[in-house]
Amino acid sequence: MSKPFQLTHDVIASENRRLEADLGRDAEHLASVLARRGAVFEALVARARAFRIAVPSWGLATGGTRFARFPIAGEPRDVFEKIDDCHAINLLVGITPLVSLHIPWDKPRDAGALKAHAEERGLAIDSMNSNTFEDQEGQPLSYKYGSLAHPDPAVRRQAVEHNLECIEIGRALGASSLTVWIGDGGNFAGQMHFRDALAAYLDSMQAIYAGLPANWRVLLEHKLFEPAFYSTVINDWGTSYWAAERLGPQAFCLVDLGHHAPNVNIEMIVARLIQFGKLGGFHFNDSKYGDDDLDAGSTKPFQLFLVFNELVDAELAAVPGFTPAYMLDQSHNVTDPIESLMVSAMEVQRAYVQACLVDRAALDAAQEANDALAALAALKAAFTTDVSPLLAMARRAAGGAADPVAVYRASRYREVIAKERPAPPRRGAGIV
Ligand code: PSV
Ligand code: MN
Repeated sequence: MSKPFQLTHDVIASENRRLEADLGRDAEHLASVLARRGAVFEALVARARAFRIAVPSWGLATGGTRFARFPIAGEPRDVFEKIDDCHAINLLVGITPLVSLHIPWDKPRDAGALKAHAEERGLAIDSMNSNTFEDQEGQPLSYKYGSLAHPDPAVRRQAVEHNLECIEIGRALGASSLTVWIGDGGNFAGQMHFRDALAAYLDSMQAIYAGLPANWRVLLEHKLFEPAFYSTVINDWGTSYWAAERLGPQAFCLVDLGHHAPNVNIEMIVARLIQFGKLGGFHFNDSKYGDDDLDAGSTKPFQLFLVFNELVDAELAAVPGFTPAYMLDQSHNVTDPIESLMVSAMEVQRAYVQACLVDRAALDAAQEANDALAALAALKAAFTTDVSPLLAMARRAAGGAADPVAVYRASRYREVIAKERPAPPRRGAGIV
């Protein structure tokens, strides 16, 4: 068997040379197609290069369902090894220098050492995610019946304290936002008093908000259902907006693409939150039935493009305060998580670049003239443009790989780390 090679910029560059001739031809063709439409290839490469998306630490181990999890060798055993995998991803794709952490799963014994470990690898900590949807060992009170919206103030207090601790850890790590998703809800009609539960949530969130450093944001994540199957406290964007509005200027809404009813017009929700000045960020993934946590762009790429159409429109209009954080949130049940995260980051970047291609003047004119067909045609012209050579050029220019999955597979990274991480991966079911 040939010796595995390390993922370094040199190795990536030599792999890139293999694809150089074909890529050059494809890029030249795309540049001439774009020029005919008045778009400048190099300008779009610059926009693609500036794109950033965070990788979720919890997506680096194999995911699972409530039925089973099928671990693979070499899964990270702690947050330091998760950072190492994020480093590999960012070396190859060049647009993921950010990592979202989940506490207590990623609670570091030494925050300074973790920060240094990330920084040495060119990475920074993005949002801190709290976890009051499951009980932790030694925790005095249970979250079985809720957390921030629990009827018992003592449980609510414990959940608030946990969020405040997440902020403290995040401060030491250089993070500047806290993402709060709660599983609070009911499985039976009558189980929960809807208005009281929401009031309790707001009260708890106010206590958390009071502990936010001045330069931090808190991102409120809504979700239609699950783990509760009858009612959920923060079930939709309207409720999330209501809470963010009451909390104050540092509170924003986070849109996880999997957290809506099937067929809901998510791009319109995005536009509404932009208009109301409360769009704080995204958890990108894809879904067919519910919160499937499939890879971004894998089942509904047109929806992803339409979401970015709204985001680019807001960016071009310089909507005040519009700085959403882009993050992935996925569960990889049948793929190597590193491969899925690389492909997903690139698919989100693809949607962004395609949205940059929309002929806004043509779209405006079609809307003014009530020409529905022409309006759709303006969007479709951008969506059907294969920008792959442009994305590959952007990666190459940033020192990344023209074909990240091919380089990753050739490097045999998984085999190498499997030897370095001999402990058997944790078995068992569990949706994360
Ligand atoms: C809940 O389904 C969610 O989308 C939240 O973002 C959680 O933090 C994450 O998944 C992990 O369970
Ligand atoms: Mn999420």
